[in-house]
Amino acid sequence: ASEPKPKTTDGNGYLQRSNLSNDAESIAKNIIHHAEYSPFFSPLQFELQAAYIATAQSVRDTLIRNWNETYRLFQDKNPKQAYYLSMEFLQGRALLNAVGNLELKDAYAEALNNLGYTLETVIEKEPDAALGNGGLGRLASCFLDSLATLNLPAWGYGLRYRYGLFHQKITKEGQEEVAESWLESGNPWEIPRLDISYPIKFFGEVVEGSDGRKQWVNGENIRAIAYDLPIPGYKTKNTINLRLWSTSVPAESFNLSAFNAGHHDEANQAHANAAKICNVLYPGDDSKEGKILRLKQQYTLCSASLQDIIFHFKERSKNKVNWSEFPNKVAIQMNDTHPTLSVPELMRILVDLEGLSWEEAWNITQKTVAYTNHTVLPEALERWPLEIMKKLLPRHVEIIEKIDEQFLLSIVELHKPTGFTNFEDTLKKMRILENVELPPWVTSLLVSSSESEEVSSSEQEIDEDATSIDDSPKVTAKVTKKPVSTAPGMVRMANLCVIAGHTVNGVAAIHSEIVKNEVFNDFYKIWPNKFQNKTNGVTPRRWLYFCNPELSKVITKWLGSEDWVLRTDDLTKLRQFAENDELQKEWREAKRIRKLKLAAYIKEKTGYTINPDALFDIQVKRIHEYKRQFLNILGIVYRYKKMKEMTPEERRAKYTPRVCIFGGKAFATYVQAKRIVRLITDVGAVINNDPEIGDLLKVIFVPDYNVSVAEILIPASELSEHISTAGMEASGTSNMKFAMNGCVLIGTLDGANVEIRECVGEENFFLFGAYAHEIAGLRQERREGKFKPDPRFEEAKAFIRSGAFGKYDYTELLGSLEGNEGFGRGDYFLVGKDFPAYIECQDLVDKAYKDVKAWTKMSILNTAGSGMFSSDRTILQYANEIWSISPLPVP
Ligand code: HBZ
Repeated sequence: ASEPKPKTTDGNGYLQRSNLSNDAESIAKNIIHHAEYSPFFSPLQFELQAAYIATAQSVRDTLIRNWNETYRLFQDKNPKQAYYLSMEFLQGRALLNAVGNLELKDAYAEALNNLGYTLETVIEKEPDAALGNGGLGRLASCFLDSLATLNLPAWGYGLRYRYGLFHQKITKEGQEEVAESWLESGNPWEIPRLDISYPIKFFGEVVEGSDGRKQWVNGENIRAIAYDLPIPGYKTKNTINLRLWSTSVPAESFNLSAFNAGHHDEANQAHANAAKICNVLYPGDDSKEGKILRLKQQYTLCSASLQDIIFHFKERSKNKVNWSEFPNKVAIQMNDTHPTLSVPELMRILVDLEGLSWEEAWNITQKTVAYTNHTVLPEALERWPLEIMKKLLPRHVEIIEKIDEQFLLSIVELHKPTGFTNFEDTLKKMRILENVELPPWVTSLLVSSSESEEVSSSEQEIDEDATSIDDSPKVTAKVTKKPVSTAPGMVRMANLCVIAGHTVNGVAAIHSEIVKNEVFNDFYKIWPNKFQNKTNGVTPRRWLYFCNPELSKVITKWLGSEDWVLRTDDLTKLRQFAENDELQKEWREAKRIRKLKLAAYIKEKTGYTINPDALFDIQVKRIHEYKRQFLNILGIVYRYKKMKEMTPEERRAKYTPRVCIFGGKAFATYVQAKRIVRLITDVGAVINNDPEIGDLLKVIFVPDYNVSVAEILIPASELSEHISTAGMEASGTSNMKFAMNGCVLIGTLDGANVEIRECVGEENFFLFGAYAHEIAGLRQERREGKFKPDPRFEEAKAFIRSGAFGKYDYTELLGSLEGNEGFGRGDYFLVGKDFPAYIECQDLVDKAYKDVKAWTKMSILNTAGSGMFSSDRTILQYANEIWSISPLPVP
């Protein structure tokens, strides 16, 4: 008798597709089906939480179907595919984005209405997926949306942290951190792939096998398990995959005999150790334990992802594995240096496991990986102690040492024609290993420059308390001057990335120039073609179309179609109507709806009542000294003091009613940033309760800023602040979101501000402050005691010192603006230098806002000029200029 055959469409083992209907009635049935049969809750009660889960599961049905079809197409056609490796993805909520991208929003809204709910309230039940700190993580998520939308063959790889970025509570004492447990009520969007797991090893030793190949043996063995999140594109079936790794141990690691003997903790030890790796996003890495944990996280991401990529490569090669084809099928992007271990891991797999020669493997690796830099300050570039890395990843350190030596060899070769006089410092600066003796063959080549070798050059540059200048939680890396002989050996991850990657890119034009001309200039001189710029972008779906439906409707009406959602350059067509009274009126009405929503939100979260007709002035981002929330609040303090000195009539004549809104988290151990939060709330408590001031000035700190809160704030904004010390913000991405939503920017010539200002027009951007090329000179002047602070700056500080805003001792915070020496001291961020220009610029804003028509025009022109900041544009550039991948749409 013949065996029954599985029911497949084509004999290839694929399951026959089921049909899903997209009308409201079928959707409602599907939601009810999930509420009844997907047992999140029992006994069955169709409460709001159940409605959310069932709705998400119903949407997921469609996602899974599209995701399967996309996977199958990639599998069949075997195109070159990009893999975006990132320690962070700041996804936010998925529901509105999914129904929006699937064009099922109205159908779901109707279905839910029929079931007694509104889509709006159901959406609110979803916790944010906050697997990131700030811009870098959110960028990764915007990129996934664009990759799917553009039908590009690509996947994201990350880690599935149990606790994402902490929740921020604002109390009288400032910020308090509360653990964030987004998975607590289950995650209806993820697909646990218990069938997909890979072994990961730590510690152990390297031995030589009988075949002469290196083997990494013993040590701690865990497994990485895949959890998949389908990522739908907009108006396409293409649904790509974000694969997040969780960690566990194989069953045999459970020590049953210890358990039976009553030693329960001991029995569970291996499991607890493995689970710890994915417990928390960015563990503090000040301690040695913290460093080991962070490295374990990074290695888990790299090793599991590479094993998976290679598995797919082999599977798609259909038993005819040709390794030289690997770079033609795989492009790996390293989102900052966090996934750098991909380089030695790929080398290890190719050389030790697959038996390729070093040269073949290096050639393949170099053609496969590329690196994006997100920060220019040397203090913020990752360096790992060699000693820790050697213990944790002994084979990888051998490989890194060999890459380092090969690199030395290659640049020695390059310099042979010009000789080696004074070459040693350059070599030491460029190599991967720091504070490690040069190999004897190099030393013997060099013309010794004798006594200059006492202190390593890079250490001379960084001899102060370092504060990282990106959104990195790393705060104070104390680096002290030590003679080279005793300073611990380090691995410079960025140097490894630059040496191994075929491309290095910055994230905004000015930033990429600094990358080439300052941070990595030695490398740029030998490999000018390696360096590129890829100005960041944001997805216009989440950041305009979905979060600001009122303004989107107005845009669509005036442009005559919705095409702008995919072709944001079309937004420039709004320019011709910028002065049209009808458009202006509709524009203001749309904005006002969002302002009212924000006012209600602020009332709910802070208790403060704000005037919806005041100017909404917003600064939201991680709290950092270089981002200068301090400058903003000092400006407010000065404004308040001046207001108090005036008669009510004078006050009304000079100032425009304003609500100054702040939001953002300070890293838990970043003391100075936390003091800034406290100052903002203290100032708010006084000003907001001053009856003399009324609605002329309000200062609000919106607690727990995250993606979903941003979606409420940004559409309601009229002025937004991007006021970092020039040269320090790599790009910024909220500046792009604000401009898209018709918000006028006040800012310095830093990061993407430079390009935004060019695109929206200089007259529609409030520019102030020192330029990037002036900063070093200004600091020097200050060190020489030549800086004369503006009396208005002194007045603002004295007002805080006087106790006008409570008893908290702000001596140390204000002290950071005094003196003339030191990172994070001596006004390193030039708040005092830029203060006069800043408050004068703010006076211009007040005047401009009083002219309603002129302001509305500026607002429209900001949206009109924001088209280039779509992440679709950015991703197309990565696809064409770095990855060489092409669209593959699901029919
Ligand atoms: O990346 C940010 C930059 O500060 C910002 O200017 C840029 O727009 C954005 C996207 O390119 N950098 C970060 O967000 N960095 C981090 O969050 C970070 C996290 C962990 C680290 C280091 C940095 O170890």
